[in-house]
Amino acid sequence: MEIQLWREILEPYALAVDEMSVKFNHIIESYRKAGMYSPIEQVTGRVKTISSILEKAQKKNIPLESMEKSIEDIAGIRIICQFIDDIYKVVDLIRNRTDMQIISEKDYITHKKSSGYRSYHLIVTYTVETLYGPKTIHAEIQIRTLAMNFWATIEHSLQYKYKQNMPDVLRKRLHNAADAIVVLDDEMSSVRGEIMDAQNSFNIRANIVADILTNIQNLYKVANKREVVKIQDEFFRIYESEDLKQLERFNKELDIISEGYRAQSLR
Ligand code: 0O2
Repeated sequence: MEIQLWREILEPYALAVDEMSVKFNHIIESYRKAGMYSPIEQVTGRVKTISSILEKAQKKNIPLESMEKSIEDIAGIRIICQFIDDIYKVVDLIRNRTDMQIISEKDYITHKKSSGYRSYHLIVTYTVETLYGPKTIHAEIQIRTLAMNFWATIEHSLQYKYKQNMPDVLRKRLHNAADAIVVLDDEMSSVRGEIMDAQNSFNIRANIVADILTNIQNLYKVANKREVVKIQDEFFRIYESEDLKQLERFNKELDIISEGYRAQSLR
């Protein structure tokens, strides 16, 4: 097939990867802006390379005409979570969306692969708008923890290097590492509450500080400079004390002051 034709075929997949990445990143943003813990830590996406598509088609005896129907991971999204519980939250989150429909799922966490690979896979349909009208494509969403991703990335590179000829010693080591990753994920899950609390208060504090700074910036436009400098000094004092309650109270007071100026300007 000509390169130009491949480009045309792969275009909607690239668009789908871009759109889906934006949407999942937006979920992270929304959680963080609301001062809540995000079950999604990172999102990456890729379109399978032409050589990788051809390799898979050959391996599975797929004729090129039915490639789009039979190779379901031409568009791939990878969602990385901190904890195993988050993975199932993300699956539910996707299940409740109207812009992607799950058509199949593989839980390689409950049933890990013989290689030691663990991850949750979803195949979804997703519709993009192209120059020629809407096109519904398949996309694979892999959801895994940071630790699972670490293992899979290393193992994938070794698989690539050795193909079918990975030395037994190395294979054994990878199995041991996979077992260690299971223990690590379980250990992290047991301190999940503690970690989430710490991250939540970090996010809440960051949001309050952002609000205060916006308020102070706006006050510079309307209030007496000396008064704003006083407010700013007070903010630095509270900020350094690291007292979240005081910071919250200060933010509310600033809101009232800002509201007063807004009301004055409308008179
Ligand atoms: P790439 O380069 O990531 O795109 P098959 O692909 O034949 O194994 P199937 O049913 O198409 O079978 O998909 P499966 O088993 O759900 O796996 C699809 C993808 O999951 C793979 O894509 C890998 O990304 C990942 N994966 C599956 N098994 C392993 C494994 O043992 N180790 C690692 N590191 N990743 C795995 P591709 O197309 O193989 O590769």
